[in-house]
Amino acid sequence: REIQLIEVKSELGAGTRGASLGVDAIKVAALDFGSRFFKQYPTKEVQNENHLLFESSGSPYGKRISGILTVSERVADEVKKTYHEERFPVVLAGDHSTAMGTIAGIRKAFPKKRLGVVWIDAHADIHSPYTTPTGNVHGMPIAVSLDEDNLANKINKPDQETINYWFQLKNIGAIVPKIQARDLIYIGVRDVEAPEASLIKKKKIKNISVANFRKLGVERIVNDITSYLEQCDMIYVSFDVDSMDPTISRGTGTPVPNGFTEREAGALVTRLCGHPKICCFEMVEVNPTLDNENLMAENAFEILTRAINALIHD
Ligand code: DIR
Ligand code: MN
Ligand code: MN
Ligand code: MN
Repeated sequence: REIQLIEVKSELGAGTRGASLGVDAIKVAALDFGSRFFKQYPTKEVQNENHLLFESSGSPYGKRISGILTVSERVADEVKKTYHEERFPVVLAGDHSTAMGTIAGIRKAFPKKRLGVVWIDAHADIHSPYTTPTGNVHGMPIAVSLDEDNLANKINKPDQETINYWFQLKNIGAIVPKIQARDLIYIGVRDVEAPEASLIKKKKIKNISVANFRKLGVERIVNDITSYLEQCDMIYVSFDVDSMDPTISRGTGTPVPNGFTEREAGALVTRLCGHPKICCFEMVEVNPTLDNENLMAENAFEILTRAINALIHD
């Protein structure tokens, strides 16, 4: 497979500043390791809207949501174009709201195919403006893709402007919903708010815990994942680095205890990326401003190179 790197240096969806520097921190790690990685693959950069960080964040139920819509549409177009050029998209992004665009782009390129999603994250990212405790849109990409407002667990009264942008985010590519709850698997999710927990239970979304992963081992887990997603035509893997343990590094905006080791995460994404149905790999939320040793980016780079080696040798 021909790899296409897509860089999205955006952090509009995060609550902590600095994730837009994550892509460059991964490049610094590559340079420090003496790797040719970033010379080896063609790269496109999606234009960001980070100037909006100097403006008011807007609604407390969807901060900077208008800029996130703009960036997501660009990401969707770039991902779609990558498939039309017969390349395999590897998305390196700042905050996780980018995944809205990635999923939209995959679905725009393959509107008739059924997409499975493997979401490796400490968080479920299944909030809507009606349930978000922070207003940070990186906590919403799964709900956007499922077209899920979660009104049954509503706690906020978002303004009409936010709701309009929310509708437009769900509608990117005019395919709604983009995925089904049955075709989603969480891995390592361990920090959810109450409205998320209720929805996950109601929709019976599968979550493979860190403990379960350790008990069963990577081979068995990847077999379980691929048989659970048997009905899907394609599988997309989104890797939020906060799925890993904070002891590895503090270099991500919302670290959560009891996560994966670098070895475990590397083994998991490597096995997943070796699967023939894999259609996209994404890595997000490296924040070097929180990490003066650049350890998170170094770990992320090692995992990225292992994943891509598995992809090209498939
Ligand atoms: C939290 C944090 N659930 C929120 N989410 C994060 O703000 O909605 N996702 N950090 O990666
Ligand atoms: Mn996330
Ligand atoms: Mn997360
Ligand atoms: Mn939380």
